[in-house]
Amino acid sequence: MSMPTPRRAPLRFPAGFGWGASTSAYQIEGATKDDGRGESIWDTFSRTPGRVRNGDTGDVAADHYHRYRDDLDLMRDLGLRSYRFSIAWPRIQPDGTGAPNQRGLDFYRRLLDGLHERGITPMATLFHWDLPQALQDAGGWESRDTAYRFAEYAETMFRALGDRVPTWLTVNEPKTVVQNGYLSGHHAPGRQDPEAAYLVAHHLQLAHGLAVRALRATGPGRIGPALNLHPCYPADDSPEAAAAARLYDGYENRLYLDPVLTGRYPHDVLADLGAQSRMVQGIADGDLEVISAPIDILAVQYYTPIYVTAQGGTARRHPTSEAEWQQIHPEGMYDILTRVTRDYGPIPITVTENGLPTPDTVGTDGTVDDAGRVAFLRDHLAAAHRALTDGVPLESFHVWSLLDNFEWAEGYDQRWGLVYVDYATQRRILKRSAHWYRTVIADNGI
Ligand code: GCO
Repeated sequence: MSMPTPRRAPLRFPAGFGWGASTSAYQIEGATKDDGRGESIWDTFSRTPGRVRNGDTGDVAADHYHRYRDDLDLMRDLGLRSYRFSIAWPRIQPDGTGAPNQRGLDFYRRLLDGLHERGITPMATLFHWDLPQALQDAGGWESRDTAYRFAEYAETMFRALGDRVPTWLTVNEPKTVVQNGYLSGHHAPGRQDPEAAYLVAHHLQLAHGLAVRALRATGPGRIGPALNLHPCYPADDSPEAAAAARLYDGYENRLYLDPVLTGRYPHDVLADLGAQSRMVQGIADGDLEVISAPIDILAVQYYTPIYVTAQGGTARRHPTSEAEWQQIHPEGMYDILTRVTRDYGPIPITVTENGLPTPDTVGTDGTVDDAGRVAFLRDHLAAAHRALTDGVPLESFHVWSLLDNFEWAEGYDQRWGLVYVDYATQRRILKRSAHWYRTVIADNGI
């Protein structure tokens, strides 16, 4: 008697699930001087000696600006249904304000047309950290005015590309701008200033809310923020660790979720910052109303949990990836997705980033065997599937990243792509994980 053929995908996702991949402009485009693009803070930062590993810059990156057609074909060959990318503000407004640069707009128009021709649904992020340098010179996100400049830029994009973009994401990971740009200083603009940092947090949220408003005034389309969320677990059973983890969660998650979804900043975080903090002083009447304008979708990016000790420090409980900040814990995906739904209601969710760097090399047979990435994605997708089964309205999932790219302060050392990029030749090679992901998409499950 022959055995029944096993079902290829025991964990099936809902029909029409949005299988995708993610990128961002500065990390892949290169062409930093083409077609009237202005300077961004990442141009300045990466050219400053000692800021980025090996002195790497985004000047060439994966040369996507010139090779986008080939990259679109790659996406089609993978079977992607969704592509999440970002628009470089300095291509649209080289000085961060005023009339749009037509050649910059045209690039994104061509990209979007290419996606539609291939049946791939675009998801466009408006701000993925490449602030026009001219706005930084005028105060950057410490200045409230930057939020209004962002709203103006957003409205320009809604008018120019609204017919081609069904879903907009406002600000990518405001927390990373706060923590890396203004606390640790290892991202642009490279500051170490806690007082400025939380004022920046408020202005980024205000920018988000003003953009939501601008979309409602301009036309159809869905919109939401892209937040990197970290489940914060107590590192031990003590009540002190539980309390410390709770406050840590405030700074990592609730500081960004609560204002958007409940119209309030978390009391514990405000109390911890103190009434005299520049952030607390910087919240004007009506700001929270703007920030909490109803959103259509919440973009969640999950990479790692955080374990918090009784003293408020952090602890390691799982193996890390090549990124020392990343502990590999697929359950965290389940925990964060179910938590958002439980605490904030059934808001539609897209996972816009999940992935890891692996030490990928091209073998003698020309293939790239990133078995670690396959295992990581399979385990995280299984956790996402369980969250779906338990009622989380998860619509789509985007792997970070489509291509190996400029990993910010790490330069090109870490490879996060499904697709290997040989930077010397710009040749693309589908890694084992890309072939695997194509099967996942075709089977609509794992
Ligand atoms: C992010 C990032 C990406 C990073 C990725 C890996 O939004 O954190 O959007 O730009 O490359 O997270 O660190």
